[in-house]
Amino acid sequence: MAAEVSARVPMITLDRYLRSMRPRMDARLGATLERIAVAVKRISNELAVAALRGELGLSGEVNVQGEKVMKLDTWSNDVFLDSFAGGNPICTLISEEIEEPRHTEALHAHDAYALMFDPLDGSSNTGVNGSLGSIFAVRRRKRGHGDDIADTLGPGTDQIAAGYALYGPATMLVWTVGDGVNAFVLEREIGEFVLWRERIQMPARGKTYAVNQANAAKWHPGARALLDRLTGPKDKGGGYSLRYCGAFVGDFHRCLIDGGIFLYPGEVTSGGQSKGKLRLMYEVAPLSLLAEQAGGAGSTGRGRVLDLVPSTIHERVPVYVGSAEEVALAE
Ligand code: FDP
Repeated sequence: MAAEVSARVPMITLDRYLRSMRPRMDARLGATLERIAVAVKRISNELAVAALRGELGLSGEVNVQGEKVMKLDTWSNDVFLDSFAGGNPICTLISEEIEEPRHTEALHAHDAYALMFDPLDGSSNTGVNGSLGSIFAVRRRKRGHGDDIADTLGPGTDQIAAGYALYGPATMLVWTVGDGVNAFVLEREIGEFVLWRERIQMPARGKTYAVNQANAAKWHPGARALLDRLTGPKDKGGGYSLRYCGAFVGDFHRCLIDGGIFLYPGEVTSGGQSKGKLRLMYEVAPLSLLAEQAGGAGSTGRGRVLDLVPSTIHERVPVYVGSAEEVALAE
């Protein structure tokens, strides 16, 4: 009897998919996504063996945000920096792990880009083999290259690409270039990202919410009211289940596929302001663009995330992101 052939045919790899987009997409943006894919493969491979190589735990450093840095945060950041060391078209790199942007000269000022990234999102999960991620966004340097990055500090609608890698049981690369959301899975045997789903649509409403509920006492009363509603009786619009993995990417991915909402409300300060934890430029804005591209929404609780203009590259904001209905309820 002939052996069964189980391979999926056709297998659409990332490079094949990007080539098919060429008439509609700038080739340099495609090249940027391919370089990100290589960085993600390197990080994915390292995470798989990090425990055995003694690479877990703290590096002993504190980052620009005042947070303790894990060895794998530093390593993943170096992988991203190395992937784009040659410049062109990326001439500006903004990372969660470095205080100031890094610059290289651009060959073509008209299509010089800035890449902003969180190299290892949810890094407190490293020691327990939990889900982790990388988040990125690309913006055009409107004035070419140079140290004055005011031209990249526009609203999130300026992002020309955004995406994330999810290091879970499978490694996934999910991205948009403003024309729907596509997800690729790392097929380890051939070492390639293979198309899993294209033009993903987030359900308009979900059944779960993701939040660090232990902070509720410090939130704005509106955020507590939202929580009461979600956890209240089903016939009054509640009945939601809590799902929280502690990595923004992991919790967002569940919303993207199954619907629901991720929230990290601000803490009310003594001055009455709502102080968020997650970073606008390389966490909240990229995932809000993906949410919108998939039919969902991203809000600070007071308005659309993508309309917010950052005042600094490491600015933090409250966030409510996910299915359109739950985000509207949050607002
Ligand atoms: P982490 O501090 O572990 O890097 O980016 C920050 C982040 O993780 C998100 O990935 C995650 O959603 C959130 O912070 C977790 O914060 P809490 O530990 O306060 O729940």
